[in-house]
Amino acid sequence: MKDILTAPCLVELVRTLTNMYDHGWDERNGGNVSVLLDESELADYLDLSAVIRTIPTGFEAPELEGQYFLVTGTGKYFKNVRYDPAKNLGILRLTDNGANAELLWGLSDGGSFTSEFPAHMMSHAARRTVDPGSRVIMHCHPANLLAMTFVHSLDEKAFTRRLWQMCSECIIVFPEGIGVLPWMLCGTNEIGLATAEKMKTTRLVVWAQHGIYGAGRDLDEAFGLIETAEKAAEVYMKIAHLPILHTIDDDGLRQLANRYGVKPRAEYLS
Ligand code: 2HA
Ligand code: ZN
Repeated sequence: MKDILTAPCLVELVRTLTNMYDHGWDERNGGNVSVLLDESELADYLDLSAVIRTIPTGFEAPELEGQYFLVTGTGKYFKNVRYDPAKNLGILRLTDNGANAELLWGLSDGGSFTSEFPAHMMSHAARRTVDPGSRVIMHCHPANLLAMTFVHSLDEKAFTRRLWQMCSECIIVFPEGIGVLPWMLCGTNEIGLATAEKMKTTRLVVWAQHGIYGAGRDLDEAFGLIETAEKAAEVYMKIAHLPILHTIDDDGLRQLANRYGVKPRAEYLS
């Protein structure tokens, strides 16, 4: 067996979590990430028949039966992951229609998977119905997106249009727009279901007064979505209190979409 710490999926996740921390998106134990893995990514590194322990998930997700996930642990600090991946991360296989998670590696201090496991697994299931290549769910607390949810309308069309207008990149990077949930209690199946419902039409879902979820085919896609939305929110928070003299109008937004070959959500442009 090769050393699991050299597995590309693990190396890339550790780098990404470190980068998220360095962006200030994951204070203390804030944030969580899950990556759906193919069995072939693990076969050279782990004995997949050796289950360390079985952890009940508290929900069912029959679509994910037998799937492997690399996840962050509950209560773990992203800033520490690089120094002890085995303590802060885990590799799991879902069984019993998703009701149980078999731990195959990691969570070495006896810990459990992220408190937001329901939102992650339900979001994976939802994204994969619209994009079978979707493999990453990322959650974090970027300050400007959070700040925006205190002072801006939470209407999804208004929120999306505002971000699109803040930088030319936005409509190209997330043409489907951004979903917004009102404040809800985190860590529950309810917020998991509500997030997953939004994930059927968008890869970005804001949790008001809490943070954001991003989905992607790989870590770069999910990271890049959040990074772009957060940059737009930062610009908004810098200008919101000033007289606005110029913006990107709908004709400009349409030109961007045409030039870069993306289909913006039709009812979001006039
Ligand atoms: O503690 O971000 O939403 C991790 C979180 C919970
Ligand atoms: Zn959070």
